[in-house]
Amino acid sequence: MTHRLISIQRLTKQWVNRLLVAFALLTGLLLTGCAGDKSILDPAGQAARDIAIVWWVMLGFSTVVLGMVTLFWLYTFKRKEVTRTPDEERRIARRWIVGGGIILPVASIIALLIFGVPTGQRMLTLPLSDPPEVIEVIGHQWWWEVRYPGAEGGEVVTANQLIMPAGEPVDFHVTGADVIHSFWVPRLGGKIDMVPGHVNKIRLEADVPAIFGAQCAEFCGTQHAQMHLYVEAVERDEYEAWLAARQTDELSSLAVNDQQHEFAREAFMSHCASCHRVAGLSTGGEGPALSDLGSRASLGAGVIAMEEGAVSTWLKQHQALKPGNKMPPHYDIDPATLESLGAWLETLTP
Ligand code: HEC
Ligand SMILES: [Cu+2]
Repeated sequence: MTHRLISIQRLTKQWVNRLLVAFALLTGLLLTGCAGDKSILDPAGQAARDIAIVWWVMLGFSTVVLGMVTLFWLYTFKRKEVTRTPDEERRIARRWIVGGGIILPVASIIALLIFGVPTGQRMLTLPLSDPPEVIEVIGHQWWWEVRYPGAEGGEVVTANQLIMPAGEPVDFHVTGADVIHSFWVPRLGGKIDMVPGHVNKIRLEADVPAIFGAQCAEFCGTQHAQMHLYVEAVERDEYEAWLAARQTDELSSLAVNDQQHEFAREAFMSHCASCHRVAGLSTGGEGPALSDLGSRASLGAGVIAMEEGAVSTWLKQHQALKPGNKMPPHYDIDPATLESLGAWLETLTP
């Protein structure tokens, strides 16, 4: 009898060990998901660092609570049966409800508030003696409009890419054009809702020049997942040069004085200008501004990489690449015209 008990014990021990190994492997695998250009655990600015600390504190605290509850639970199997009067039973029950059901959660929430409130405070756009750069970001189904109202010589407009100065605070003024979206650059800080008819503000800072991923963080329709934003922080002088090259005058000479692509430009004016802005040619705002399209990292808010021929691929297949997107299919335009349109748009790079 004892012999058999011992072998059962050994068997269970083996299984427990196997489970532990499987658990460790799985955890390791899951942790690989914590890296990458959209990871909150790889902060690249003060606001994001504060949030990461709050995250680790919450993880630690909830692990302790889970451990304690598990120990209590295991203890109930071990402890000897005791007989109590109904009065005693009631008193013990009340102690658990008051202690575990009221005091513990209230204390935990207060502790988290003490950690969390200063973190949120840092992202408020409070007045500074040296007013920060302002960048406006507008969420559309399913792309990003980015405006630089402070640019010398008139506002600069681009789309699906956000270039910002590194090493200084930047105020983002965000809103939505159609439904609620959410602006989120995980490595720089918290997310903020983009609500139609209302401007929300958040202050973020990138420590050093780098490229970050950003993503719409509020479900906004079928292509919500395909609403990526390329964010790049660059040195101050590089930022100013980038802006200067996108001044309307600079860009219009690029678009207008190009003799080689006259045919494409005419096709653009009759088929595309109502929705797309090309500085000097059109002001359409229903779709992304295309004035500097050639210098983008991707097309369709991250759907395909920008490379030679990518624009005409987009023009011919965009409804297959990003089903339901708000650009109508162009069956009425012959493929040769679409190709020349694509070739011309790719040259639009300051
Ligand atoms: C009814 C408005 C509308 C018309 C007309 C239109 N587009 Fe678009 N276009 C859009 C919208 C909206 C998007 C964004 C789609 C998305 O990513 O969800 C877009 C995206 C694009 C993109 C990708 C831009 C980027 O930043 O990734 C290109 C290039 C483009 N359109 C070119 C054209 C050309 C060329 C024409 C004319 C043949 C045209 N469009 C006609 C609305 C329009
Ligand atoms: Cu969304």
